[in-house]
This record gives sequence, C-alpha cells and structure tokens, in this order.
Amino acid sequence: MKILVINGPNLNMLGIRQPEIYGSGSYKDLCDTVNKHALSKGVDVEIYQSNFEGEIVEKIQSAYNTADGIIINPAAYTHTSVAILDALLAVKVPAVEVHLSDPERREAFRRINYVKNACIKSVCGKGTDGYKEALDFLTDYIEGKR
Ligand code: CA2
Repeated sequence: MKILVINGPNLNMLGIRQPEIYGSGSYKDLCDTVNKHALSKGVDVEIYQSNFEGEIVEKIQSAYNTADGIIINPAAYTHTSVAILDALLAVKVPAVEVHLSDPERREAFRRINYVKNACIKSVCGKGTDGYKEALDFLTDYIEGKR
C-alpha cells in the first residue's frame, strides 16, 4: 500500500516559533514520526512538502493511479484553495486532512475550509500524533475495514 503525505506552506519551519500552537518539534521530527509509524505498519509512505500551491496541485495529480491514499495538511491553503480541492476531487484518491492545531478554535478566517470537502476525514488539534491517526484511519479505509 502506498500513501502520499503532503504538507503545505511554512510547515518546513515547524519548531522555530509558536510552539504553544504547533508544538516544539521540528519538521524533521514530524517526518520521523510519520516514517516510523508507517514502517511499523508495513506501509510505504512518501512525504512531500511545498510552499507553492501549483506544486501541491501537481503532486496531488501525480497520485492518480500511483497512490492508494493521500494524507494532506494544506496549511494556509486549507482556507483559500479551490485548486487543491479540485485536484483532490479530480484524482479521486481517498484523502484524510490533518491539522496540528484545531483551526475551528482559532481565528474566524481559519474556520473557512475548502479542502475538507474532498476528504473522508479530518484530524485536528492532535499535533504530530494526528498524522498517525490519519494513517491508521486511511489504511483501515483502504482495506475496507471502515
Ligand atoms: O494546524 C495546522 O496544521 C495548520 O494547517 C497550520 C498552518 C495554518 O495556516 C493552518 O490554519 C493550520 C500554518 C503552518 C505554519 O507553520 C508554522 C511553522 C513555523 C512557525 C510557525 C508556524
């Protein structure tokens, strides 16, 4: 089983500020958490990060016929990007959305969410553990257990 994990803008800067919102771990720590959990489950993961909307759209398109599932934290593009929503709808690969924080409990503009309309589940406010929960849910879903 192949799962593509996509992280959006600024997540590569994790750990340098706002630890009270996003935790104190670095982006490498996040990747290590995901890779370790995937290895323990025998799942093949590719982790991708970009600060550019069009690159994220192209990465989602690359999942068509090549990945079994997508885990995506679109970061700020969550609240603005119809292009990312449309790409997820186009490839029709099951996708789970993850947020380190809970955008619903923050500023009003973070309550606008385009991407969730293309996702089978959203995991919010659980820090990097949210990626593990997303991987568990998605693999069960692909295997027909959910
Ligand atoms: O909670 C999340 O995971 C978010 O997707 C993170 C985005 C934010 O725009 C979303 O509303 C919620 C921001 C990622 C920025 O990451 C930082 C990295 C280093 C220092 C500060 C923030």
